[in-house]
Amino acid sequence: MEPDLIKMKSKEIRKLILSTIVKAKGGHAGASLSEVDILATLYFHVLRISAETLQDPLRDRFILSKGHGSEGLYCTLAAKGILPKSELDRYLTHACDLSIHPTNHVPGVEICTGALGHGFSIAVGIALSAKKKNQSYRAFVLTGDGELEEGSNWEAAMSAAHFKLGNLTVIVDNNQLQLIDFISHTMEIEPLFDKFVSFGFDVHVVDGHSPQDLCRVFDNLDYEGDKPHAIIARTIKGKGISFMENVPEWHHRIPTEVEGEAAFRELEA
Ligand SMILES: Cc1ncc(C[n+]2csc(CCOP(=O)(O)OP(=O)(O)O)c2C)c(N)n1
Ligand SMILES: [Mg+2]
Repeated sequence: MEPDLIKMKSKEIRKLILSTIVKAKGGHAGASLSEVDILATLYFHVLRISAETLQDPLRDRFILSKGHGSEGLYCTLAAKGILPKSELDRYLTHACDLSIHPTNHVPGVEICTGALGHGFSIAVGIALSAKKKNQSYRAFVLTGDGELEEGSNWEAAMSAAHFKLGNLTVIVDNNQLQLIDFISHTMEIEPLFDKFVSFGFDVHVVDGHSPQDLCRVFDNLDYEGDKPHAIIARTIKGKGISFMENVPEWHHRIPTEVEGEAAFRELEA
């Protein structure tokens, strides 16, 4: 799909996220809105995945390692036709499998995540397995930037380079916030670019809200080469709803009725 059409999908997904969170009175608005354009680009341009190929052993694998951004993933899967949209209305109820952290009971969710710091290692295993079997599927993993404070990520990075996993791409949702504070106040992760380079990665920095830039980078990666890829996607937490943007408390605050209406007006505009 072309970048302009991906933008329209992003808009649709943002509205689904907001309505899902407002209805359930729970979720992580800031974290989910931050990742939307990355997920839309992945699911509508990059990943070889569809409702029909969910069980295909050769499908690409995607892991949302920052599992608290689950609404972003569920709403993208719904926009893609992998998950029925009606399921979103039941988010956080006992009547369905859509919980605050994704589980692989949900169609399209490969791996249970939510405890930060695991998805990258699992993606390394998936990519290594594909390579050993000489199969063409690829592994993509989206991590939070705060999540990279977990040491396990750097073991994953070390092994990805060691095993020459060109079929592995880690995307960092680099919104500079984690939970309710700025990363620089909590535990600095910079210089991220240099860190990934020193770990042997092919590294790109991109505007994480520009499907055009994201497509350009994804389209030019050498997935059959010897270097794993890192895409540092510069993002804004809460992107798309002005009063949520870059405001730490919107990590998991739930909009009041008035705030919800104001947010919908902005997304409709
Ligand atoms: C192992 C682990 N420790 C702590 C938490 C609690 N926690 C949930 S979200 C979060 C911050 C995540 O920040 P970041 O990775 O930057 O994601 P963002 O929401 O900014 O996209 C933390 C510490 C967790 N889920 N798992
Ligand atoms: Mg963050």
